[in-house]
Amino acid sequence: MSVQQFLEKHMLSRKIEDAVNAAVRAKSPDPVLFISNHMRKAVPSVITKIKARQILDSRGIPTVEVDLYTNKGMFRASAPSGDTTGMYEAVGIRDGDKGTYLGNSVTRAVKNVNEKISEALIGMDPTLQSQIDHAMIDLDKTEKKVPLYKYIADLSGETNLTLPVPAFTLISGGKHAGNHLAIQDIMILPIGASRFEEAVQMGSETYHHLKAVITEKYGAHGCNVGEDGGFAPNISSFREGLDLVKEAISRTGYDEKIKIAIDVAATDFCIGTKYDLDIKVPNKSGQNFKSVEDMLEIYKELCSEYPIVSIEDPFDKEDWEHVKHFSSLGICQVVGDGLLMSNPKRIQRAIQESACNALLLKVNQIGTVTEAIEVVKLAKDANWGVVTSHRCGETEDSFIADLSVGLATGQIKAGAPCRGERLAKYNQHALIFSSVVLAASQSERQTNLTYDCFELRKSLGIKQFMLVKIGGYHPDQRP
Ligand code: 2PG
Ligand code: MG
Repeated sequence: MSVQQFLEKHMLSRKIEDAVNAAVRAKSPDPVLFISNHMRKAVPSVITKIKARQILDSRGIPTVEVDLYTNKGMFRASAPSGDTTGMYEAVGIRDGDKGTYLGNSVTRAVKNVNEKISEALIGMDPTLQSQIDHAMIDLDKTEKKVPLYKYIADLSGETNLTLPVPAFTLISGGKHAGNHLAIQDIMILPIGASRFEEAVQMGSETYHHLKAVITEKYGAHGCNVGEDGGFAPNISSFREGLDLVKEAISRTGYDEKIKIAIDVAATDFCIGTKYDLDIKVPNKSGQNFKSVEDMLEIYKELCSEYPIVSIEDPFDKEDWEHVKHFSSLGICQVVGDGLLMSNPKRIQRAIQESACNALLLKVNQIGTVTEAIEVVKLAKDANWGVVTSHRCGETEDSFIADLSVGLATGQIKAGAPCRGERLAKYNQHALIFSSVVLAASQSERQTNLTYDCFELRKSLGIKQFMLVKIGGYHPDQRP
């Protein structure tokens, strides 16, 4: 190749001319340095070397760090790891030699990076992310990952997957807050939302309207929150809390589309056979006990005055007789939490005795996923509602979100639309929703996942809404 051919092949004359012109335009005080930097930028990036090593993570457990060299510099990254690992996530390879770092060393993974991965990636443009990722996926022989909710659905045999109707905690009381309110939660159910994201919007907007309502009435300190993220103004009666929530709902304009649910957690203020609604009020506690009959009347009145459609634990956890009587009135959904403790034997008994008509599913209370699947089947066979539930002490783990979809429980109670550990669940639903819509729009797979308020509305005797199917948005005009 002649000199002329070489210059033409690499377009050197033009590139050098461009660099000189740029240096002149910039009036660079050191044109040679300027031209050399300019030329470096004009060169396309290419991976030249990859070097992995073992380091320790924040817990002192080995993990992999990689230096990636290109013709433009060196870039460093390291991988996190955790305890909550599942069989369908990407596999983290550990050496397993108990004599070294208790089996956690990662020298095999480091070797893989330094040899196989490095060989595949050197010479590639580091900005072509998808090509790089596909080169690594081709090297990785592990099975394709399955979404967690789908895995749970496959385990349980559930095929009609639904995103649940969220019960957002708006006001906290009972053992979950330092105010004077004896009952534990006042929640809202956006039963008129046609898509999950609309339900979240309705929940969030109502929460923020409530904040304004409480601030106007009790000052900003009334907006401190309880353990589930609900506001905890210093109120002491059912009605004060319900009035605040009712006002917030009316400010949103959603009106009939939002209903109210309460968790009375009555065991916590049951003394003997009586209920002390003032149990948390200094100088009043112990002076005004309510009988079971009084409580029944209170519930009946409240259900007729407020849009309450669901009451959890209206009586002491061992008072089977009265919760049964209350359920038989058919006024609202009656959820068993303390009554059932997610325990298969208690659930079976409650079904036989028609003691309540909905299960609060606390998976950590039942202990295993297999048993959770069994009790959900029991409840569904009895035509009960199922509410997947968080705990007051939560983490940012979002497992129960996938569980609620995979078991199609239809309802979830995961706290306020506020605080990271509560939002982790609702945000996971949003992620499931968007991934399914995306998959459906790419026509890659068929999906039956719906956001279906219909069943809940039907069981609550509410009929005026329609179902919208995710992935195609076919309105289903069920009556
Ligand atoms: C409940 C739960 C969640 P805890 O009573 O439903 O609010 O509370 O975790 O305290 O059992
Ligand atoms: Mg409860």
